[in-house]
Amino acid sequence: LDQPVPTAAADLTLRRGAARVLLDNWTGSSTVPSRTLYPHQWSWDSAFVAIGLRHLSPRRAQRELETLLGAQWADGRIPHIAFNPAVPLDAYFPSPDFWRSSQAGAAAGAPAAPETSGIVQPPVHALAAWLVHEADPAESVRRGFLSRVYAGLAAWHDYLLSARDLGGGGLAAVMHPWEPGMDNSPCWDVPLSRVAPADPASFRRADLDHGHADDRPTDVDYGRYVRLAADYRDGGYADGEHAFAVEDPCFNALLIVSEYALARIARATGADPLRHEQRAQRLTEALVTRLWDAEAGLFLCRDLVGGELVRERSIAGLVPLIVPGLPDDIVRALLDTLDGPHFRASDTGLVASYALSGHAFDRTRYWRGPAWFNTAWLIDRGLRLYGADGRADRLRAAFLTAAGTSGFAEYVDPFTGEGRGTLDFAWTAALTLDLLA
Ligand code: 9WN
Repeated sequence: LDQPVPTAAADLTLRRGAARVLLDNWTGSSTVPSRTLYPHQWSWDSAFVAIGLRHLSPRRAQRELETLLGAQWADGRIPHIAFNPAVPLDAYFPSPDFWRSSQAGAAAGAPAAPETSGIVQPPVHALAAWLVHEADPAESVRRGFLSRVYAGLAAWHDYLLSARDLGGGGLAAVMHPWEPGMDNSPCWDVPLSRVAPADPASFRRADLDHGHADDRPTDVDYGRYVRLAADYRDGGYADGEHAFAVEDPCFNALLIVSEYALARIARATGADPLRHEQRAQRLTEALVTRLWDAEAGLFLCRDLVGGELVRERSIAGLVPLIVPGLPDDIVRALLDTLDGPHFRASDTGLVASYALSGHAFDRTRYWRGPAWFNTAWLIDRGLRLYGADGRADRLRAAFLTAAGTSGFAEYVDPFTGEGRGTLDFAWTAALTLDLLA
């Protein structure tokens, strides 16, 4: 797509619009992804939000992450949702009375308050904490921000690399399609097909009050999400048994980048950085060994229950471009795949969440085709890391255009840029601010 040339005036309007979304979605201690569809605090959303918020208020960005860490469990996990007790139970499903964290999660050390979910989301937090620190180091040092967050972030990574190394190969596994943050990706179709859906009469989909059914996961998928979450809860959130267990390249790439950020945080606070650097290197080797697929030209997910790589091309397989130190041939292949026939990112502008050529491609349905802003931001970073600045500049221009014209949509049609899902979505606004900075 031809992108309009950004002007200073257009940038200012966009910046003001993005700032307004973040101010409107701020609850006093954290940010909701959406006032309507997602009225609580979400884990990886908060990390992306903090990355944008640091340009408006580094103090508030610090608070965002500290509030999330206030919901951390004693076993180290950072739950994917920290619930706001002031929000009615029927505003979002599954609600606190479903997860029952303060009771069912007692063995794993769930806090007495706030109520939380029991599953996790991708570990973007240490990266976010470091970027927040860099936005205003003097204020960060004055408040002892890095020292406040270091232990919690280290415990979070320890949890992922111990309890969640379900495959025993040195990567963290996800145990629910909500954990990698790409809920209905076609990568989960086979692993999820083994799960019997929960009785549809046993729950009510609050998401359909605010989102169009065609833009959201299907009822059958929802039934399976509910079954997996209920079984995990009923087992006291113990990580041993798993009907669904997948090694996801995006999740692990973010863990690697966050380990490198944790090394910087450790160095700045007088802790040992080496441990984190070594761990990041080991994770990188494991990522390449276990998930790289030269024939597909990108990283694949590994289904630990079925024991096979999942042969679907998803954006999760391109995000590892953010990982430093990848072998040259892998970087070249990722760049080729991005612009090649499966994703055609140079033609579409933003990057589709699933291959345009894929058998399950659906341009409107959530993570089965639409383009998302957080993944575009990650790819932009990866392109710059590997010196593809011209390509990154074009992606950045496409991002800013789509964010502005769509009203900071949750995701967009990859061909037209038309907004889908909810509007005034927090990470779209936050990452807009970051790209404008
Ligand atoms: C379930 C909040 C979250 C994002 C996820 C996105 C969507 C939730 C849902 O919204 O998931 O966690 O109800 O569909 O898939 O990435 O964090 O914005």
